[in-house]
Amino acid sequence: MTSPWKLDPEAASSAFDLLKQSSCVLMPTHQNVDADSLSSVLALKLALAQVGIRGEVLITDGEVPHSLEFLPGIEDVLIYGIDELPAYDLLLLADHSDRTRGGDFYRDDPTRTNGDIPIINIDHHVTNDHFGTVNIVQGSAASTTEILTDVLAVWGTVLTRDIAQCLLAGIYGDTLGLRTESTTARTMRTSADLVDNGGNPVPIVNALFRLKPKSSVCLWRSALRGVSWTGDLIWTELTQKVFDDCGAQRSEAEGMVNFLVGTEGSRAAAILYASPNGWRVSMRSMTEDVDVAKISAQFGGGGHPRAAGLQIEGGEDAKQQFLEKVAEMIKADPEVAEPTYVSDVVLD
Ligand SMILES: [Mn+2]
Repeated sequence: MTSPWKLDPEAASSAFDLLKQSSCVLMPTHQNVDADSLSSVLALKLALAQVGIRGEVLITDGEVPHSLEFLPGIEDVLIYGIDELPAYDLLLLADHSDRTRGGDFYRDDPTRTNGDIPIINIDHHVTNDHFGTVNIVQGSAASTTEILTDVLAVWGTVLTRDIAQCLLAGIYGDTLGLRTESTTARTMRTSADLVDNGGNPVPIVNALFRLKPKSSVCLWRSALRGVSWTGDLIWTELTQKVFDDCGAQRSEAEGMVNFLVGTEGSRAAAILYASPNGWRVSMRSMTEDVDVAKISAQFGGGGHPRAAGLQIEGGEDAKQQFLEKVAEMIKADPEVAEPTYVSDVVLD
């Protein structure tokens, strides 16, 4: 458990002052929008409406993911590239670790976030570089929505059921249902307060963690059938044909590698996606002394210690060499009897 944090009420008040001067505040999500990003700005839109401030939520790349369609207020979001941008005089970037995270909204015109239009920056990434005109950044908060719950209290927002539901969904999303190391007693108390105000974990847990498309099950059937071991590495392989036959997206297979990594007796897991020149590999580890970022780097890839990726160029020989080399690299220290497991991690 990380140490608790305290909101700077002056920063929260400065943000509110700036918001009250705005005729329209645009609130773009970060790219590859997730529950915390979208719930933050949906909650803010509802909170701002209580005091007559117009806020607009903008999905910055692609569409609303199916799994987030349950969020209150989702019917009012704008989609970048489809809906017309409103004339805005203030940006609020929630859950953006830096000013470049806004997907196509940023890429199409990087000057949009250069500060000419003032920016309110509310975020929980430790790497946040305080790019805003006003910055509310708490690196040890579990989610941006956890911070926002305190911000809205400073603003005197009435915590309606819809706002509570958005905030709770963001916390659940980034903590995988209060399971990560970032989840503190404070996070749990905030969650309990949100439930007291009408937040309901059931639809959140179902949408974020339980429901899946049929295509995912089709994919998993094939992936599980192909599970193999090379030393303590558990791995499976998926071809493009399987994705096509199942009608599945690449992202639907990532849950599979997270599932495999929890297999007792394994020290790392990998999915090998066949590509025209070889394989793209996604790796995971939940054993404390196995750092898959370092392993991937040996093969020209990279990522996080618990989740990383790389590319294998070549044919079956290259694949076999890769598997054997990884098995060698993850071998357990014979002096250590039991593996030490780390908590779940969220990568964004
Ligand atoms: Mn977040």
